[in-house]
Amino acid sequence: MRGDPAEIPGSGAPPRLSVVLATLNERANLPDLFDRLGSLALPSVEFLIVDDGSTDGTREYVAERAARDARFRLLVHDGQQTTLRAQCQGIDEARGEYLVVMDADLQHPPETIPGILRGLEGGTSLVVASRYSPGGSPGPRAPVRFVLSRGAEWLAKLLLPSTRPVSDPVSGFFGFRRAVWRPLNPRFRGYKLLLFVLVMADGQRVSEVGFRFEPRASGASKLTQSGAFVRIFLVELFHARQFAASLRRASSRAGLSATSSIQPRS
Ligand SMILES: Nc1nc2c(ncn2[C@@H]2O[C@H](COP(=O)(O)OP(=O)(O)O)[C@@H](O)[C@H]2O)c(=O)[nH]1
Ligand SMILES: [Mg+2]
Repeated sequence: MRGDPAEIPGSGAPPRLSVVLATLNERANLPDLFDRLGSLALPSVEFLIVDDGSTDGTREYVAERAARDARFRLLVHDGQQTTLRAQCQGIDEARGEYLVVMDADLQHPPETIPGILRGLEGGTSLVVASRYSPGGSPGPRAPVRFVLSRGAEWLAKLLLPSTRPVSDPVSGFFGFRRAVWRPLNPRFRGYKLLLFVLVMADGQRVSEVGFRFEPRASGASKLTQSGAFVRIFLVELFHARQFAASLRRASSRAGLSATSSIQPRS
């Protein structure tokens, strides 16, 4: 994992918001994406692009943008490691108090970010950009995508109770406060980091903002290219359940030791 940290121009202070974008061969989408990200009214922001061995010029384009605009940072990893892992690496490098995770293929409109940020600044721990909330739309979907997406949502709600408060538990677009984050096992792979962040935020304030899931602007989905998608999702869901159990064990241990430390002396 390599990258060059950039300071916010004119100050040594860390940015308040870090936006993490995983890329794999997204060169054709980047000019429009970066222009739209760059023109948002966000006074203190960094954009971390975590690239996994793109071969279409994505890295070169990001590096060139980063050289001109210090808000953009490139982190590179050789070889495909799934979005879950790439996003975790971006989050580890991010310096903002608030974090947003989104795709880089223009299916997630950058203009939704200020609404996510307002929720976080208002005291919400996790804001999910949802296709099913007011103002949102899942957009046109091939029947196979519809079945896969609805099946994944249904299974997540069945097997992972932390996902039940939200309408779109497999959204790839969300923001959270840094204090919510707990490191994940580096061996975990998958495409649905939100499952894990919902577990981390369990019992805290969670809200949703609607967004229109746009058709992919250019290039092809890497997920439907991967026939292993269903298997990867099931393993990921199993890992999220294990992770939830480990957090419950840790918090009951902490509760026990807090209780024992306030036992009255006899
Ligand atoms: N770094 C990294 N990015 C990936 C990987 N797989 C997909 N992506 C990126 O993750 C985002 C979502 O991927 P996409 O194929 O569009 O998934 P879909 O929208 O569910 O069809 C895009 O920005 C991709 O470039 C990967 O293995 N590593
Ligand atoms: Mg996509």
